[in-house]
This record gives sequence, C-alpha cells and structure tokens, in this order.
Amino acid sequence: MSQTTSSSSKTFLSGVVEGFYGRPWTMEQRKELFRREQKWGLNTYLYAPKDDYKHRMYWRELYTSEEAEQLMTLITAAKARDVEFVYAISPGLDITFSNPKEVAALKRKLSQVCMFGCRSFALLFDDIETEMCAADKEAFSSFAHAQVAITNQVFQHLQEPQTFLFCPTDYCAAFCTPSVSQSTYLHTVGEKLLPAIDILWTGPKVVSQDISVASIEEVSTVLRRPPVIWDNIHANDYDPQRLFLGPFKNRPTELIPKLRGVLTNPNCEFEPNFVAIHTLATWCKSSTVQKDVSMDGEDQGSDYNPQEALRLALTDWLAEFSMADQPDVSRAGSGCPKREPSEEEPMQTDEYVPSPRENPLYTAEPLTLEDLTLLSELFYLPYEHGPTALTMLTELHWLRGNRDAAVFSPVAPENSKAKEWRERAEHFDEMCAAVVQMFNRLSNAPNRTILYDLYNYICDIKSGVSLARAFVSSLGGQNPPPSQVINDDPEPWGFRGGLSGEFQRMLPCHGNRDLFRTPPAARVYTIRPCTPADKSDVLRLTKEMQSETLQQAALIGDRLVNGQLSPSKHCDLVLEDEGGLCGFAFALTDAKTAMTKSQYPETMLRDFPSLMAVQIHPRVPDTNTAKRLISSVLSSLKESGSCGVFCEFRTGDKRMLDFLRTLGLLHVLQVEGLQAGLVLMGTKL
Ligand code: GDL
Repeated sequence: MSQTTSSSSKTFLSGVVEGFYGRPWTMEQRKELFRREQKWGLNTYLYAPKDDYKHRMYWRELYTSEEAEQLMTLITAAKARDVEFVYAISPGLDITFSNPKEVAALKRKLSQVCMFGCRSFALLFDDIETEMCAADKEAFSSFAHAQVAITNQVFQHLQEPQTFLFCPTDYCAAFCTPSVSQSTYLHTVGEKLLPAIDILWTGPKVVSQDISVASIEEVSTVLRRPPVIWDNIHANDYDPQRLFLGPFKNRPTELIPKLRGVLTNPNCEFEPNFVAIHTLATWCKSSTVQKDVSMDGEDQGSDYNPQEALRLALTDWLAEFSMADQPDVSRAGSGCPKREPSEEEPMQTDEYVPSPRENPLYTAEPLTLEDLTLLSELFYLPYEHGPTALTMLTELHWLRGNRDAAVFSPVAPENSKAKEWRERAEHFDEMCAAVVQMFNRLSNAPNRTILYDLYNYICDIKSGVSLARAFVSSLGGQNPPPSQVINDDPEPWGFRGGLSGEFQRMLPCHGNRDLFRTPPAARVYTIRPCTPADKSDVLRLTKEMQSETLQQAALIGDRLVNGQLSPSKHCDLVLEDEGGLCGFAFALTDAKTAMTKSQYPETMLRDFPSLMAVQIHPRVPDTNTAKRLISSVLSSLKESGSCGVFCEFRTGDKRMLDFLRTLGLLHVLQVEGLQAGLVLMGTKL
C-alpha cells in the first residue's frame, strides 16, 4: 500500500503487532500472516511477543545460530511479501539506563538483528515499573528523560532507520497524570525524542472502545508528531474466555490522515484473527467521503461500514474452513499450517458402503455464512456483543424476570402474558439450537487448524447456551430443572469458570457485564456501609416509600430498618447519589432470631433462612446500581454460610415488586398460608 500521511512523505504503517502476552506465534504462522497482509494490502509487522525470552525478559542475550537462521528466514519472508519487519525489544523490566554497559548491550543486540537483514526497529517501555533505581535517579531528571536518551542513542547507532518506533510507558490517555495535555512525561517525550522517531499510542485506554479525531489531535500536539496506533481492540490475552471476531470499529476513517499508522495487536490464537486483520485492511483502504452523503453503516462520513467489512471478511474466511488442513503434529505445539499435499499418501482401504439395513455413514453438514456470522456475533468486541448475542441476553433476562406472571399465574394458563412468555421462550430455544448447530458444523469442518484454535471457545459457548436453554425450559415447566444447574451434586460443567469464576461471583461488581445490555449508570452513586449518622435518612426514605403503599402490615424487616434489630456483619449497605441517601439493603443471616412467633413455615425457612430489607428510591433508574447494592449483600450472606434469603413486601408495594422483578435477582416465593397482604420474594444463594 502506498498511502502516505499528510504530515510526512512516509508510508502509512498498516498491519499487525504481535504484542500480546502468552504463547508467541510460530514462524510458519508469521509467514502465513505476511502472505495475508500482502494479499489484503497491509505493509507492516511489528515483532514484539511479550513472552519471547529474548524480546523482553532476557533482552540482553544474543541469538544462537539456530535462532539467527530462523529470524533471517522470517525477515526474508516478510521482504518477499512487501511487509516491513520491525524488530522490537523491551528492556524496561531491568535496564539501568545510566550504565554505559547496558546501553552497549542494547546496541549489540539490535546490531545483531540488523545483521539478519532487519532495517526497522522499536524500543518498547510499556507495562514496566515507573520508579527509577537510585543510579538512574542521579543521572536523569525523570523517567522520560532516561528513556528518551537511550532511545535517541540507539536510533543514531542504527543509523537513523526509516522506521523506528518508541512505546512510551504512558501509552494511553488513562495512564497520563493528570491528563494528556498536562502530562509532564508525554511533554518531555514530545520535546526530546528525535523527530524521526515515531510513537506508539493505544488511544484513550489500553483497550479503547472508540478513538476520536479530537483525542488524536490532542496527543499529537503534545507528542509533536502523529502517533502510530497500537490497537488492542481485538487483543484477548487478558481473559481466557474471550475471543474477538467482530469488525474493526469505532475508529473514524478521518483519523487516517492524522496518524502515522495503525497496527493491531490481536487475539493470541493465530487463525481467528482473520476477521480482525481483514477488516483493518478494509478500513485502511477506505476513504472519507462528503459528510452530507447518507450512509447505512455506523461510521458515518466514510465509505467504511463495519457490518459490510465483517461480511466481506467472513465470506473470505468461510472459504478457508473448507480447505482440508491439519496442524503439523510432528513439531509438537507448533500448529503450523500444512497445505501442500503430503508426500506420503494415506493407505487406501476399500470404501465401506453400508447396506440399507445398516447405519448410514456420518456426513458432515457444510458450514454456512450464517454460522460464521453467528460465531462472530457471539464473540464480537470487548465492549459490545453482536446483535444476536444481545438479543439472547435480553430475552433470557426477560424470560427470567417474567416467569411469575407467565407461569405461576393463577388465572387461565393462556392469558396474554403467559402466551407471550411461551412464544418468546420458544424463540429463545431456537436461537440456542442455532448455536449448537453452528458448533456441530464447525467441529466437522475440514480445516482442523482453524477449528483447533476456536475449539475451547465454541465448546464453552455451546455449554453456556445449553445450560441457559435447559433453564428456560424448566422455567416454562416443560422439563424438570436441569440437573447440571439445580442439583446438590452437579457435574463439573454445571459450575463453570473455576477458581477465578468463584472469585468473580463473590465480588460485588459481579454482574457488571450487564453493561452490555443496559447503558452505564447515568449518575454517580456510592455504595457504602451504613453509619449511625444515616439512621434518620433511612427512616425518612422508608416513611416516604411506605406512604406509597398505603398499608401498615407489620414486617420483620421494619425492625431492621428502624434500628430495633442490627443487621448481620457486612449486611448493611446504603446507596447514595448527589441528592443524598436513595436506597439501602439490610439483612439478617438468621431470620428466626428476629421472629416472635412462627410467622413463616419451617420448610420455607429451611430453604430461605435469611431475611433482607431493601428499598430503592424511584429516582434511581439505573438497574445496575441497584443490582450491585443487593448483590453485595447477597454475597455477604452467602459467605456467612446462608443458603437462601427472602424479603417481605406489602402487596401494595407494586413499584418495588416490579422493580425487583426487573432486576432478576429475586423471584416471588409461593408460600402456603402466607398472611394476607404480604408477598415474599427470595432467592437461593
Ligand atoms: C497492554 C500491552 C500489550 C497487551 C495489551 C492487552 C500495550 C502497549 N501493551 O497494555 O502487550 O497485549 O495490553 O492486554 O498495549
């Protein structure tokens, strides 16, 4: 590609940075990458695998002759594909900037790589300790001065390569103190780093949801040059359950003339990066069009349309799935593609043809574009699920929240709500079935190299969806509750996520992924333990809300609220916004200790031994906030060994009942002989 940036005559850098943590790609995969880059018009590859010993941890060590051979072959392969090979080194873990021996070691190492035919280099100082050692503090006035001094020296030592990149320690706006425009670190870099050295930047955050033109203009002013974007939009090294198969998105093409380049740091697994790299290439080839032209796509003002770019990528990817391919197992773990027909043909055996009375042969259904679209939507982007995934989540949420009205309705089973519930449950079931079919077709695809890279993810989503499907079916009363979900002794796939999953479920922020379904809170809230000073506000809120219900039936929970009973440890949280106290959740681990008579049946108390009193002011529209408040108390109850909790409401308290139903954390409990005028909601823990 011969696109140039407006600010210089240099070619716009476009391509891939292998800059993630974990297992680096194999040499064969990298060569395949160069082939794809050339085909799609991308021109750069930045070699920066975080866990390659000699790139970071043992950066001083020279390459052995065998390694040298491999690197030389790689550099030659990149050249043959018109891809600029940029060799990066990360010495920041332990370098002493002020020691001339260290500078010499760095120069020696890069000179060695230069001998392999490499002409472009990068010095990376991301993800390192910002505190300098005593010797460096004496020699340099700041960390930025130390990094810039060594980078300028190395740049000159290598005879000022045409492409030389520097990754700052503050490589995104979120890392700058107090801000990009006032960052002393960035100002020093901008001022002192030689102008021919280019600077990497990941955008507003490490993983940036959007990168705006204004944000690039701001950082370019400070850096005194347009940055090269190191884009982590498709990086998945921070979460082993996530993979990103959505299109390159939310980077307006108006950025192109304002940048020195864009390099994507994608998924650790090589093959699934087909979409990430293909759509980036489409973006790079796009141009900005007149603003007044009406466009269907989301990136208005440009001929880049992420949905269309995705469709193009998936169409090309689909063809790859049908190419018979096996990873090379002779080089264990290398996963290297082997497309050439093998010299050793497999032994031909007589073809087995079953008779009409025998089992027919298993035939694999071919994978479809719809399957791949669904796959991409299930594993979309870091801040966004694809449309189908979003619908599935929303539907499951609705089905769970409305099961009382639909299923336990005392009136005729075919009331309109029940009908709607059943129809939507059926549609949900169909969507789940499509995921299972997609899994089946994928796992039979001839290209085993791609399949194996995807396998853990598709298996995980298939299991997750199957559990949800069985759960909905049990809610509708068609089947008993799925044994994997509700059982005292489930199989291990009934409690997913391992120890890390356990930790997450115990944290109050568990459930934050609702951010995908509902937008982030409109206001700023604080959730904190209740103090004696809050007492009067708690009472005022309770009184105000009670007048709504016009009922006075006494509740055990009232005594928790008015201070006659003390909540259990960590079970007394209040919610506050700028207008003051706007909610609370108080709980008792053992409700029986507060009961004067046997108000509730023993059987119920065995399943739901704890009691919670909860109130949220109607001015809090953010369901996530209320959810976090309640979930925190539920976590504390669970931690203290409780197996279930109930809340009492007066039947007139319709607002709270509806609100809690929407949250989906509690459901109405069917309790025999319950005092008239009362509704109990609860949940197992
Ligand atoms: C980072 C690391 C990168 C990693 C990414 C996503 C940069 C400059 N450095 O901060 O190596 O893959 O996050 O986890 O992005």
